Amino acid sequence: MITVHHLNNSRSQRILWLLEELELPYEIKHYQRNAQTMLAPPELKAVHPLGKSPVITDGALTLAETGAIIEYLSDTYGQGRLRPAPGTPEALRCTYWLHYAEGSAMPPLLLKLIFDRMDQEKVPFFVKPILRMITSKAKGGFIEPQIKLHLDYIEAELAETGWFAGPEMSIADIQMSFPLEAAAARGGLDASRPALFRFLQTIHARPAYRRALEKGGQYDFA
Ligand SMILES: N[C@@H](CCC(=O)N[C@@H](CS)C(=O)NCC(=O)O)C(=O)O
Repeated sequence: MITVHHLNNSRSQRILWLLEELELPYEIKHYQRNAQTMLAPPELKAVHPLGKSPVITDGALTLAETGAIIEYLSDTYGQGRLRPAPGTPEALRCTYWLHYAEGSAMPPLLLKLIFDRMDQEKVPFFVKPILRMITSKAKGGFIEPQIKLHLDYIEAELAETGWFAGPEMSIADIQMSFPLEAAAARGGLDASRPALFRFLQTIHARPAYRRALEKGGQYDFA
């Protein structure tokens, strides 16, 4: 039996969505973030040394890293569903976006989250202006332009078919959903980028996506 070690409000939501799309049997073990630090609870380290989510167990296998889990589930149980035919340009695009999501799209979004949190830190009043100077320099000089660069690029890539790897939905779309959800919540993604906005609306309407949210809990990027 596949077990998803699922942290609330996390990347792990994508694994639930994939399993729902493939209609595979699985169970969820729930973990709650620490409300202050937002870190995963220590129990998750008993499953995988990094203690991050998602992690799955399947028989003797323990596997972390969303992209690897998605590929494993697709290779092992997918029977070619949600996957462009091997050896095609679409298959290579699919691989590209599977890596791009965590390797390129997430880092500036994560930096935005960290620097926004620093702005909200309770610090002595005389430190506040200095902290603000540092965070606004980092955000304005690097983080926000980087997020814009990526969103403009993704918007252009998505405009042709509405999906990331060819004319149909694939595992690349599932993997890319998390950076786009995060960008919509905190990275300035809105209806001014119509292809990305439509993508989010389309996936939100999918029954499997909704079932995954019912089982895993809503995203809360606040
Ligand atoms: N690149 C990894 C990132 C894993 C990761 O950072 N997960 C976050 C959840 S979105 C987490 O577990 N955070 C809690 C913590 O670091 O304690 C993946 O895609 O699986």
